[in-house]
Amino acid sequence: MSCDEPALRLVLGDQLTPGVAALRDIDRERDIVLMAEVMAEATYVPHHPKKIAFLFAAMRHFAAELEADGVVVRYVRLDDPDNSGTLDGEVERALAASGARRLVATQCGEYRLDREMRGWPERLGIPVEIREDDRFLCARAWFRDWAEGRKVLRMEHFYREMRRATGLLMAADGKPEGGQWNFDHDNRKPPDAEMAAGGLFGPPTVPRFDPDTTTQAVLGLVEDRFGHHFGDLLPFDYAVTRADAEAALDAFIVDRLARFGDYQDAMAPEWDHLYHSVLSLYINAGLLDPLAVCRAAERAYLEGQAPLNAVEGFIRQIIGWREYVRGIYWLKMPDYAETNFLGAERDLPAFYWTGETEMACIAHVVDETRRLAYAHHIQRLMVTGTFALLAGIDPRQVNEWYLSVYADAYEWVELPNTHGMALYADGGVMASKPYAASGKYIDRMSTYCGACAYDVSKREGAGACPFNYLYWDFLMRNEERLSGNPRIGMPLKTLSRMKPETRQAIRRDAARFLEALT
Ligand code: FAD
Ligand code: DLZ
Ligand code: SF4
Repeated sequence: MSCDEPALRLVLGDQLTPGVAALRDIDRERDIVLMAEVMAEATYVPHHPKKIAFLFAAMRHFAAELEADGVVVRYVRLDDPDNSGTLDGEVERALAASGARRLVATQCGEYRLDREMRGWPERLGIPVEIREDDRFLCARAWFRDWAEGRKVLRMEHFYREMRRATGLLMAADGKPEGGQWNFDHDNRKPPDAEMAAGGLFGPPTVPRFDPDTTTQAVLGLVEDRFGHHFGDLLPFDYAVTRADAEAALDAFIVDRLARFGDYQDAMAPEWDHLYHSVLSLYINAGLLDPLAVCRAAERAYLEGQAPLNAVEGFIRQIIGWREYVRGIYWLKMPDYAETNFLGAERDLPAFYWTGETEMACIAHVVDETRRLAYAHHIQRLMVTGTFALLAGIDPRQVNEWYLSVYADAYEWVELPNTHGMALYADGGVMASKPYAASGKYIDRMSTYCGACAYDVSKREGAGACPFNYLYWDFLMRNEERLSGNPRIGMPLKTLSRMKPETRQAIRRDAARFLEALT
């Protein structure tokens, strides 16, 4: 089949970029773009209603933009009576209706769908061209070559390569701007008066976008079909167009970037976003280009509007962490998702869905997640993530929770962060040690503990913070597994000096607490 045949060009819900690979070289006279809202994608996990509404509204706006640009779009709505409910069903229907003789698509972001798409040539009986998703800065093959022969795949090493490749924050002599690659030691300020004084009423809020009629129609549909999923649909004020996402980026650069670094790890229930960008949902869906976002941050530094520790930290999250986790995902799947290094098998506690717990930190993170389909990195890693690690929750259930509840969640980014970083289920592919921490960490970096029913200063006994005895219980349970890891040597040494009766008390408290969870 030659390239001259009319093509059906598939654009998925997280491929909303005018220059996405499948749309390149489009023939406006003959080719058709297919976009489809399908039940299979909306329910393979019970996505947060805000996430579904964000994607459907952004898809509808993107289709309208393409049409305004002269592109023929076949847009299938979820409530179209003939909607088959699956992507391959919609591809089949579109092929039959349009007379297109070949399919052009862009690599998707999840292994389950990738496997399905690789079966399409045989299933559909037409040539299928699946193009590399070059919206990412690092090609899968490049990452594979980088990983080849390395004993450890640390993000920091990868990040330096990405700095060199992009030239971001690089001085003329090929050295990193400011003489260092990483300024993280400056980025660990706890909540303090300076943080609270960021604006008249605390840190500046993120911009809100009123739903237009297109988005309102989506909200009605989502309420009707997915209102029973975990999460509040309303108020809905995320951007759903490129122009509004760019306005959200501009507001971040002007209002919050300068303090992003200092308060990156801070948590305070009074302020949901603090100085974080809240841009991941836009970047992941294709409304914002990751390199352009980084260049905007770099410009703010060069123009003296934001300090280096903030800008370097922000850029590292995007060209470092974001690209690195994607590389790991495609390098290690499908076996990666099946690993369970710590043998964690406990069921996910109900409070991950209800928020009903006396642990103030978890109650707030779950509440924020329910309201916004958002929580910032340290909340995900060091509150809900650390709890799941310490309590030995089955990684599969934890992964499903994270994939469902955040508006930015797709498996390529969710899985390595949860499975690898938070749960250490991969046995150290990503992290050099488990991110296990007692309540002391949360107390240092947040204002949660002051309002908590538990006492963070107590390790065991009545009223003690569960993170404390679960931490020591975790170390006892995994002492043998972790004994070869020098990075966890200090706490293991402390544990070895612990009196038997203290160990016993910790074990007793942990067992009682964990039993009550089920
Ligand atoms: P900021 O703090 O402002 O950071 C700027 C940008 O850097 C983000 O928008 C994002 O694009 C990128 N970024 C930062 N950290 C990471 C990271 N660790 N991995 C990848 N990109 C990063 N991020 C997702 O996009 N989708 C997920 O499903 C997801 N699941 C996570 C699960 C766990 C357990 C953990 C610990 C982290 C997860 N992250 C995920 C990473 C990170 O928490 C979010 O990217 C970030 O909180 C998004 O908020 P923000 O846009 O305000 O980010
Ligand atoms: C997440 C999502 C949802 C909720 N719905 C759709 C949809 O109806 N149609 C679609 O094309 N894409 C959707 N998506 C995004 C896909 O799940 C995503 O493209 C894959 O998970 C691969 O990243
Ligand atoms: Fe969380 Fe423990 Fe602090 Fe309560 S005391 S908020 S459970 S860390």
